[in-house]
Amino acid sequence: MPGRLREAMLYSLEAGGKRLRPALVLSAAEAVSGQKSAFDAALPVGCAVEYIHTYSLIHDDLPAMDNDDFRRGKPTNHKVFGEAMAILAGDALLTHAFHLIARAGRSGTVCAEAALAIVEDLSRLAGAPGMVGGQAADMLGEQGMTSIGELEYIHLHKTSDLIVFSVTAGGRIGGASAVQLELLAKYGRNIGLAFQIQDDILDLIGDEMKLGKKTNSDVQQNKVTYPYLIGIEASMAQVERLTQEAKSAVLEAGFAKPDRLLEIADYLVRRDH
Ligand code: GRG
Repeated sequence: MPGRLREAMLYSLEAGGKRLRPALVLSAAEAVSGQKSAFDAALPVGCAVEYIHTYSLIHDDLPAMDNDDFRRGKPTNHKVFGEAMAILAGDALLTHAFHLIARAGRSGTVCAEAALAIVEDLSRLAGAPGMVGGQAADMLGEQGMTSIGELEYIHLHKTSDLIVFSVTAGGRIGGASAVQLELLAKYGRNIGLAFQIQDDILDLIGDEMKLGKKTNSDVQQNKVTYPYLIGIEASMAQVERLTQEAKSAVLEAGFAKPDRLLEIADYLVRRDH
């Protein structure tokens, strides 16, 4: 592999980030199996989802998309390596994610049937019907989007789908039943939406503090978000409701060790950055 490509891939992977999605893969595997040893099997899939997430951020930051200069407190990938290499680093991370899962299946780290189902889920939830579709809908809707329904579609695909993937993949590794997988997906959809709304609330509060203003309408004029459409208080109530529903789904599933999944749901509401 050319050294410069490797450097560009590692630059964004090692820039930090919350590692929320790998934490969800590991926590779901532990919740279902009741064994901390499930972490070992879940780790390659946790890495794979972080690779996909990192590729999406590198591409999202490009001038053709959000045109951002900073990510995770550092200059964006294309600012350091140039646009062409940033595109290739993203492509390579995306491809390598599938390699990691296939290799885990072949070596027996993850049972082969579960690995195959995980590859199928990832290709759907990260692809056109999932995250990429959500990003495209966001791009296409930027000019005229006004309804909560449209916004929810974008959040569910752009943000929640990779979170749904993370928990259901962990669930598959831990040996979840079909009903438990559906409840994990429900948990993922709800915390994904809550996470995105919380992100938009934090952005809006940050913007207001920077501008010294108190109303929604003066800030983020081009960005239609939950707090922009329904106000900060109603958005906060929505985050609270979604979090409770997520936790109820986990409790209903009767997992052997649900604690970490419950703690992550609470962390997402409490976080201030
Ligand atoms: C370019 C195919 C393609 C998709 C882009 C992820 C994404 C889709 C765009 C990034 C912009 C954004 C705000 C997406 C919503 C999801 C989200 C809140 C991403 C940030 O995730 P964090 O907070 O990031 O987990 P860290 O850096 O902590 O890993």
